[in-house]
Amino acid sequence: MTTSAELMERAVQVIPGGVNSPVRAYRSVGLTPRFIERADGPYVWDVEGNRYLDYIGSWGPMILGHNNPAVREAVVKACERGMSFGAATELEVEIAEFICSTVPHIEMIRMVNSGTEAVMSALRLARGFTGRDKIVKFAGNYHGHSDCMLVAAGSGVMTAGVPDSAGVPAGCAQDTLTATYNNLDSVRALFDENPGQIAAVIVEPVAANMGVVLPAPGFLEGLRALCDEQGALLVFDEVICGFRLAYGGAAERFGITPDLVTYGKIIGGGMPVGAFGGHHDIMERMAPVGPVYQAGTLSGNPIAMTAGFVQLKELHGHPEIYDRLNQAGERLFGGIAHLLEQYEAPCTINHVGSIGSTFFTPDPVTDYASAKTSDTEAFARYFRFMLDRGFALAPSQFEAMFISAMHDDAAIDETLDAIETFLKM
Ligand code: KE4
Repeated sequence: MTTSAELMERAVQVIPGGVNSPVRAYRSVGLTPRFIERADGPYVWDVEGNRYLDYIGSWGPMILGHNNPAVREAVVKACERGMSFGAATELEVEIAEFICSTVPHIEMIRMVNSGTEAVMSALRLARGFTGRDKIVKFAGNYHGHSDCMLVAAGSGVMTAGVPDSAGVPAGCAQDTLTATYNNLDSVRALFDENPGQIAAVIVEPVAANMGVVLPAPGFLEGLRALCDEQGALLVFDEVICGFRLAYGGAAERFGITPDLVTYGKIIGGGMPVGAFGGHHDIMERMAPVGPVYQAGTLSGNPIAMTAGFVQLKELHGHPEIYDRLNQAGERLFGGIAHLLEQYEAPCTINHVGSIGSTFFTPDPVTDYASAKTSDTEAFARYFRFMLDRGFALAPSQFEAMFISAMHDDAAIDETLDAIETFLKM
């Protein structure tokens, strides 16, 4: 049997940092990453046979739990018909029709291969549609790693403490304007300073990449009104929230209609899928119909579409899954909030539905600056304590906990018991 340490020793020789995505390297929590061998339901097992209750869920996609039988069996069957054709298929029509008929604000949709690609494409579309160049984003929001989005970004860049990446030319970043999350005045100021130049405001309607930060009452409504007033598009980056906070995502949960939405994670059922969609008259500007170019060899891949379609049909066909996810979230995150209060821990917790984050700072976390006051060393101790006891949290203070439909009350109560033990130390 090989060990994670042995695998990491080999991995760093041939893969930068030993991983294909930085946050998996466990650098901010000071551990050798666990190499995962298999997963089932709410659990993952590492190569040494250790079982963990999984609160990463592949960073969101595994909302039904790992190894869902319906998804797995459909994918196996699809593989027997061929892996990839590079041609139009009936399945792509069916999944697009399904999404357009079940998500009110999606009249047309284009499949891509990641959330990054979805955001990159949606912003190019917004620029092409409005004829404007500038984009407003929010400090601490993460929208994937396309050049113009690696400005004051969250997730792995925030974890590494370098919110702006090397290698991004000033020419790319100069049209990205950064506002403060939950601060409408900071957005209005950018519109005042850049009249008629802002193509879009892109926002995580619930931020989950500086840890989970909820929109303050009126924030999303204010963005909608500002964009309408200024002729800019409102882009909801629902790569995490989409099909999780409700079937219609944060747009449904908060009752706000964006102009464009980006998806990833859940829409792929565990396979590499991203998508962007919205109003017909905007989407029609995309090649080959319109002048905004975007393409992808494996976009709409039949195996990936199969996994995503089955997962979406399961979610849409069983709305009780969202009741369960909300109950489980209330049980876990409400339980953590109670424990933090009971033990007077210098921590705060933000949560909505089946995502949440415990911040190691006593003050409310409402934006990037307040999230950054967190004691990341204290978080690392918490992470290591939980991992040792068989609970796999995201290895960063600035990520979310993800609950799946397979996390039952017993598993959640075991999690709360472990957290209480940690707080008692
Ligand atoms: P991908 O390119 O990683 O599929 O999606 C980028 C993306 C876009 N928008 C939002 C709101 C996102 O959360 C993400 C990716 N999320 C991170 C987790 N915070 C992916 C994990 C990783 O980078 O390994």
